[in-house]
Amino acid sequence: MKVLKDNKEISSFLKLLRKRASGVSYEIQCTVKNILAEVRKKGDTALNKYTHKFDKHDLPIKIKTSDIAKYAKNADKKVIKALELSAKRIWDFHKKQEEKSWSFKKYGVILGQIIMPLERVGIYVPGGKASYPSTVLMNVIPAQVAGVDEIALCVPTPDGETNPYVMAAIEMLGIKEVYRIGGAQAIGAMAYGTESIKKVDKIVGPGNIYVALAKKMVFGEVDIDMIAGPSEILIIADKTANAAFVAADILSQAEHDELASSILITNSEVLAERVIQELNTQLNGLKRKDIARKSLKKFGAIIKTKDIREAINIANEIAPEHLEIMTENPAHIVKMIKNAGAVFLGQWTPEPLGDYSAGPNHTLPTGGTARFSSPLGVYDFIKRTSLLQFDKKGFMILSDAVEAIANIEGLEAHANTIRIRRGGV
Ligand code: HSO
Ligand code: ZN
Repeated sequence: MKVLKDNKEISSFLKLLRKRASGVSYEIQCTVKNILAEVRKKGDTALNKYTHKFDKHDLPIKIKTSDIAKYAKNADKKVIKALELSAKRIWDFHKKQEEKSWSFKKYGVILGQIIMPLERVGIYVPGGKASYPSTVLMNVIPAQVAGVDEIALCVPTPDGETNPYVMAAIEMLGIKEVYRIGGAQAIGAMAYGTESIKKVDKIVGPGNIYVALAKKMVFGEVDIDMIAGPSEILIIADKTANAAFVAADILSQAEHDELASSILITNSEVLAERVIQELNTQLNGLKRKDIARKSLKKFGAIIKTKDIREAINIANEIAPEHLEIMTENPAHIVKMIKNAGAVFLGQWTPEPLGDYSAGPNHTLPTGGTARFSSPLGVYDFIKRTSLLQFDKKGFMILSDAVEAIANIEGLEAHANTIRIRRGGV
């Protein structure tokens, strides 16, 4: 992993980071656009055609609930227990995010905000090698806590094969509407509706470039959660940090994707050297070492700063998806953090706790978007409606003001709603 010390090197690395997931080829854009248009026009016929072409099977689009249970039987019982424990923790955490409707009464006026769940949500779960049961938990649970009535879930099954753990998570959460479709065609089906899939109000969940692009293109027709980019971890550590822990945590995100980014920022030369040694040893033992190595080579770095304050400034500029703080006093440092998807404090809080079981959502803003956006949560599955009720007294108090503004905006009919009630039209 490269070690960066001077400002120029650091700023050109930051530029590279920003660009790493950008730029989709014109060809892919056309493919996605065409698939969406075809699904919109031909519905199930298009879905079947693309499922045959990309997933190489002709199974019915919908997975029967009895089949979900059957496929889930192949899951290891110990892992099921782990998923149950995780689901409970994730549920408890998200319960804290619930919002309540409110209203107040003043001067003969009732004003308020009504909180309602979205009616129908579509959840995309990737298929194949990156088909993770944790994705099911992290996307379904906040929707259920919000009170979403209808949840439709799409998961592609390449060659007709299902992942037993994904099926077990689906069964555990009681999801009944499950479709074996994927890619841009699945996003199109959820966004526009087909003969067998009812249109949803919002689509959430991660996916490959085709899925991400399709989500971007259907935004407006439906809402979407976010466009999640490749995983990122940034660790701020001082000389008190355990080099083996730091290296392990760096590798945990590097193994996700060749485009993943793992960065250590430290003021300690000794720690930097030890981490490099540790990385070399730990990396060689990994099954996904080729992916991790490529990711570290291109988008990994150890940034050496003169002090921790400078480390914090750089971290704030990067706005990482995951930020680990392994310093003498992490609680003190976190007060100075402005941009991060999730913050993990101290040496006993490795990032994968958050990926699976701790409770907070693992769908987090990537690519610097933590500057303005938040983790997936219950708030992504609710909407707010404003409530207004005036009595005569309340109306009279505001009537002059409303009429005056309507007049200067040249909107006579607006002003008339006031005059007619005052009896003075
Ligand atoms: N770290 C990923 C989430 C994940 N990790 C799922 C393992 N499974 C999101 O940044
Ligand atoms: Zn992960």
